[in-house]
Amino acid sequence: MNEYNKMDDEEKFFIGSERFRPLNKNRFAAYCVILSLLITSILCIIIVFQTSKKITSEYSLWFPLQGSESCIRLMDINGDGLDDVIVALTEVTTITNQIKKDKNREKYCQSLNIEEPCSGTVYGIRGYDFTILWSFRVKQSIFEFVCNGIDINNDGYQDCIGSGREATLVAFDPRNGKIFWNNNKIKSRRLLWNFYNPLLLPIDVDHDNNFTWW
Ligand SMILES: [Ca+2]
Ligand SMILES: [Ca+2]
Repeated sequence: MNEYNKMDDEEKFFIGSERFRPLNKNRFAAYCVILSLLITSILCIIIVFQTSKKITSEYSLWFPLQGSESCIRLMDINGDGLDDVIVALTEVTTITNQIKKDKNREKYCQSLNIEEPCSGTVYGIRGYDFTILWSFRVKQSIFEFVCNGIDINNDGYQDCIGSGREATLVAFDPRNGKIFWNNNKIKSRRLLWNFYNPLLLPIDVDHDNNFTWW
C-alpha cells in the first residue's frame, strides 16, 4: 500500500489532484475564520443601521416645551384594528409655575376661548407610527382618562372622560377628538382643586331615564 492510500479522506482532500492546487489545511481554516468575521460584521452593521433608523425617524414623537402628568390610554381610535394612544400634555411653564409671570397669557387664552391658563392639550396618536390624528386644547393638565364602559352620545362607540388640574373636565369622542362637553369656560375657585379619577355610577342621577352602562 502506497502513502496516498494510507491517508484518510480529509488528508486526501487537502492533497488535491494534478488539476487543483493543493490547499494547506491551516490556510483553509484561516480563510473560513476571516469569511465568518466579515459576514458577522456586515450583518451587525445592517442590524444597527436598521434599528437606529426606526428609533430616530419612525417611532419618535417630540413635543418641545411640553410636559405631561397624564396617564396613557391605549385603544383603537381609527378603526384599523390596532391600538392607538390617547395622552395629554401641558406647557412646561404650568408645571413649574412660571406661567403666572406671562402678562400676555390672558389675551392668548381669550383667543382660544378657554379659561386661564389654557395650557393643556389632548392628543390622539396613531399607535404604529405616532402620527397625530387629532388634538384639542383644555384648561389645564389632564391626569386621568376613563374610556371604558361609557357611550355619551349613544352611537354604539365608547367615549372618554378626561380630568385634571384646576377641575379640568372634558368628555370627547376618541375616534375623532370631537368634544361633547367641557368646563373650559369655568374658572376654578381654588387652584389646588383638582379632579383625579372620574367614576361611572350605574345611577340615573337626574332621572331622565338616560344613562349607558356597559
Ligand atoms: Ca388604530
Ligand atoms: Ca359614543
